[in-house]
Amino acid sequence: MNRVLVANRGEIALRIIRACHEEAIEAVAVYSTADRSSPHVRAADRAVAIGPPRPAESYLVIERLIAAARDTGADAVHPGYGFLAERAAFAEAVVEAGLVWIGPPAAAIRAMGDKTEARRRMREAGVPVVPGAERALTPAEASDVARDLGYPVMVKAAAGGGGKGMRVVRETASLEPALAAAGREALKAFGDASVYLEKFIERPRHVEIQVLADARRAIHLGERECSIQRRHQKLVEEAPSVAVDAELRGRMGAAAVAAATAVGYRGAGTCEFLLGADGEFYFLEMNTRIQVEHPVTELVYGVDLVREQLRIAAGQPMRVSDGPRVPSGWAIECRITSEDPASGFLPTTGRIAYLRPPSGPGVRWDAGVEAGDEVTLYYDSMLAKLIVWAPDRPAAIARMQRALDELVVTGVGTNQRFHRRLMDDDAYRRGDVDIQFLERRADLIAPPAGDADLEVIVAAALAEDVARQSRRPAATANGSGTVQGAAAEGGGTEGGWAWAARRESLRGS
Ligand code: MV4
Repeated sequence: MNRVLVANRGEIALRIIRACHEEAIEAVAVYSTADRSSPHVRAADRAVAIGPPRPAESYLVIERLIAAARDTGADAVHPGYGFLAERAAFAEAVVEAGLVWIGPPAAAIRAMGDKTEARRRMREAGVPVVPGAERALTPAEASDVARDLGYPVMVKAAAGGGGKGMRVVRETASLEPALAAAGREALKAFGDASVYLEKFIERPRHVEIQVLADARRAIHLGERECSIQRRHQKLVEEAPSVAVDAELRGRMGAAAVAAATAVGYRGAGTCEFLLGADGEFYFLEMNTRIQVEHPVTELVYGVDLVREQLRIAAGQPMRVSDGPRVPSGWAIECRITSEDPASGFLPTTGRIAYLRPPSGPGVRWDAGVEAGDEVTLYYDSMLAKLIVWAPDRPAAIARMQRALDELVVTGVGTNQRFHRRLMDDDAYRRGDVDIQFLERRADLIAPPAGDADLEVIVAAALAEDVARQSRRPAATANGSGTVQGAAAEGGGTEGGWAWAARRESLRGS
């Protein structure tokens, strides 16, 4: 493998290009006209225009991507996440074009894509699934099944995923209307109205297990805690989980490895589980791709997952110890999105006027944008991932607070302050979370903004600006463009109060 076409954009494209370069592999970027000057295009060795901004006319067009690979002499394709990453037909097209597919076999993608089929196969492989009916149900059958399972039950779309066509039913009278509503929604979303039933798990955590498989063996790299989500969009992930000890990790890990083995998995994948308050866990689905939150696993296991994807695709063994693997320290990821929590997380747009990414010990900033970039509505609203590592969870939270205080984004609204409030929250700090946590916590999402808050915000912005202005003459005075000696100390002092004012503004509401 000498040249990889990266069939994606943003931070994950950049992440893959970096891994390629560390493995002495060339990277080919693709870009829509909206991404002409994006960081991933400049980072790559070559770049190919693949069409207009709309994904359906660029990043989702299989033939254009294959042609781009052929035209640039690429010998492999990495799909990233989203777009075509879990499209079995794309994996097949890549292989048929004589290229290496950096992902699991198309058959494994297909097997995990059909939810009821995946449930059946997982049960046969000894993987715990939520009690329920395996196949699509008629209303009459559903009523009997629900009685046997015991209420509450959940109606789910057979073809579904991502929460569409899903209904909680708490008593017999509500079953029929829920089946009808879920069926209609499923038909609209997936072109298939079939639904099935599961026992509803109350207030579970969302815990997922990272798996890695080469031609010789399948292993797991522990769990990620992903319960902090809103409408199926994760906002914060951690590794490990406060709810998982070594014994439970061993059992969930073994289940995930069994799931991967059952479908002939290769490469990096993730098994999603619900973890009940009683400590029982249930397989939900397998994501057959690299995930947004992969860095937290990388940091606690010291494994570069994208590099391992490249090695495995090239037919090499993964470079992960066969002995006992234990997570070391604690990692937390905050997804920084161009969304405004105060308006129900509506996406915001604009040009990023200024960007100061956090840095320093234990801080990783995986971003797909830079200052000057335009944030549009064509693509996902995630601007960057802020990831920290520290020896333990309290230290990781303190480090995340510090890093969020350092982060400055102007020109486009972000959810930065939501993350800052969360890191201060007692329940979060106790690790007392489940998938409904944010539904209960309107106070974290949109606190009432008073006049005092506004004053602090304006003061902080002025402080930051004044401090920068006052450093500039000093920097030019010594003729080198760098701040030295007394000037540097002066700058540091001014920076000190500017940063302090900004910290106050972030903590203020
Ligand atoms: C569930 C559940 C509770 N009980 N199944 C949502 C998306 C889909 N992949 C599975 N989902 C759920 N299935 C039973 N039997 C709760 C959810 C769920 C959820 C799961 C993971 C992450 C976030 C979630 C948010 C709401 C509901």
